[in-house]
Amino acid sequence: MKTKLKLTTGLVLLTICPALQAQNPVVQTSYTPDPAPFVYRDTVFLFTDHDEDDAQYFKMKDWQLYSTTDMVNWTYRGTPMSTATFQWAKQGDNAWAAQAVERNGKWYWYICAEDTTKHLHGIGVGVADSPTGPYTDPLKRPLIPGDWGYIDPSVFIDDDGQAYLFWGNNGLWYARLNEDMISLGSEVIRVNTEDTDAFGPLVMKHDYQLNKRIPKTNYEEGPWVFKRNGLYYLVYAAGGVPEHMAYSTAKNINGPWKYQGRIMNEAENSFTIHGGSIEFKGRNFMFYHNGLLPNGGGFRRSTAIEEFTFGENGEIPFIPFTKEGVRTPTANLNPYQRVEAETMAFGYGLKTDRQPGNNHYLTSIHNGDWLRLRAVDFKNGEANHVVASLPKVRAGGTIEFYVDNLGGKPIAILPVAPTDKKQQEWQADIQKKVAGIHDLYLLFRGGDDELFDFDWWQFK
Ligand code: FUB
Repeated sequence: MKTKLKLTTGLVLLTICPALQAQNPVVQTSYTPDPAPFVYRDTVFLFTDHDEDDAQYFKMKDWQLYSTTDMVNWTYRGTPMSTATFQWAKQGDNAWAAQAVERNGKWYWYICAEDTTKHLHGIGVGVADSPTGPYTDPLKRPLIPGDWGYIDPSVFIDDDGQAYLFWGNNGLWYARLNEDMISLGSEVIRVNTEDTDAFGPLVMKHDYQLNKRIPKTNYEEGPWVFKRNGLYYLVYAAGGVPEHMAYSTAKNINGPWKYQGRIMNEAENSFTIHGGSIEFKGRNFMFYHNGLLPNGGGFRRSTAIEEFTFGENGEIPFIPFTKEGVRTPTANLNPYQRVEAETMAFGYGLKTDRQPGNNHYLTSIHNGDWLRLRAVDFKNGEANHVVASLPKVRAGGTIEFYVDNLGGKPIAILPVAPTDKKQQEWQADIQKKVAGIHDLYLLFRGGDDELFDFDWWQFK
């Protein structure tokens, strides 16, 4: 009964409510707060935190990774780091905001977590040879020991190769990083966040250390530093809670910073906002989080993305929230090569595994769950059949493939019979040839129990 209801609800919602075809939030299989995108070659890697599904307060144990080559179809790349990566950190909680960067073939993922010697957040760094890991903590101690407000690291490498780490809530600090990226090349420098020229007019805000409301500038937390056309940008969560997004600029990384105003309103259904921008394939995208995923809220937040264009003088414009997110993909998806099942533009009712490494799969698949992929290029429509690889079959069921929408007849129905065999490939004939670029939907059908886990599919 429950799954029938789910099937009906899912399909009806999809048919009658075009908003549900929206792109924001961009990941539906998990909560993904504090997005930190990084462009590497033709791929955008999205490093996020992880709010637990049942969180009533900040309940954060690990960090997740997603990637895309087209800005609309996102692939889950695993949960490469958790508090267990950092033996100095409080285990199983307080895995807060982070940002990663690649340098000379190594990946440095700066995180904040609770420093157990101080009982305050400090900043650590995980290092790996690939974005997906495995990550280790070479220091086995915080890079920056815990202190009041020491959260939300943002890493930035200047044109001359000098790297910097900025961080801070209710205060902003920075330090140079040595070339090894795991040691500081300067003392910790405090930016004067009481300077209204730098951070905007004073507002009454709660000071956690003093535990009272005092007048402070706009700067709150979540710094995001980058450089464009010789100008340094500092984007941050602003205004106290509920936070909006604002930015300041400087001609020198050491300041003085000049307040430039609000760029995003208070996040919908979330008292925090946190994110940053990238340029990818000549287009600019602002990442942030909101509480708009079903059952979402201030402690169950999700990444959303808006495209924007810099003003003529380098201004970041005010960026309105949209449900649509990225409207035009930056590339098409090739269905004739292996597509990970955990790649999707939208997923309904689905979960991904929660493990490090490179083998990931879709799970918690029930009757009526579905996913959508955008801009799938079937070219001349030469496919005769579709193959799906399943690491584990549970009750079994079918995978139905639809183009453009979930109505009408599927172009293929792939049956999966119950079996104990692991990692088995299943195949179905294409019943209706499709050419050109289409949205592709995969609809899962079966009985009331969990159907199977799903690894990848491919048109042949
Ligand atoms: O996600 C935990 C904390 O909430 C982050 O560190 C802050 O930036 C805020 O988003």
